[in-house]
Amino acid sequence: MKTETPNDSSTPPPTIVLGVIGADCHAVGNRILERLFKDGGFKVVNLGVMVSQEEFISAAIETGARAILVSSLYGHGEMDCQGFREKCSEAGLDEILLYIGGNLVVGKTDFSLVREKFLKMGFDQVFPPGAAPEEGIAALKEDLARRIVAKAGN
Ligand code: B12
Repeated sequence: MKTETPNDSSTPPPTIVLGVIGADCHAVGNRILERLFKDGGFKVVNLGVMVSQEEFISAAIETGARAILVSSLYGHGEMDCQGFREKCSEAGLDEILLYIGGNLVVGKTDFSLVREKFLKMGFDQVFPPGAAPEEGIAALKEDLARRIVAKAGN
């Protein structure tokens, strides 16, 4: 059985779309994520800061992306991400993986509650403030591999 992983040199690297959502202009983490995900074996389409839901979705469609990685640092993540999963489905992106990380809410809220909220909104992985990009890379490799195995089993 042929499986596709980001480290398999015979298959093109999976494309991911990366950006900072809403009116958020925090740029430093975004550049670090771009570098490390590239080094981790992904083709990264980086939309930068102040990205709308629609821009993420159009870029994912245009590039055939397997995942959208959202950052939100300024505390308005919940508002900016309302309806994101539903909009992805309406655009035909039923299978796209949605990840989010950063400072998703204002102030210090128990992260387990924050994670629960964003999982309910349709995100596949939710990372706490200051999460290492490597955590995201490992999770994405696992999630993509799991999907390929599930498809092969059907
Ligand atoms: C620099 C900075 C600014 C600069 C940004 C300059 C720029 N263009 O980048 C300026 C001065 C403009 C700014 C403005 C504001 N800021 Co500011 N800012 C910061 C500060 C000090 C550092 C941010 C940074 O660069 N961190 C370094 C990078 C490497 O870390 P990172 O961004 O967290 O990203 C890493 C991880 O989080 C993770 N990660 C991020 N996303 C994702 C996604 C996935 C999928 C994964 C796996 C991992 C991951 O990986 C990244 C790389 O290692 C932080 C405080 C802090 N110490 O973090 C406040 C902070 C983020 N800012 C804050 C606020 C409130 C604001 C303002 C609203 C302030 C105001 N009232 O105007 C505005 C918002 C402006 C806007 N429209 O966005 C708050 C947010 C509070 C909250 N969420 O509860 C913080 C936390 C400060 C604080 N303690 O109150 N800010």
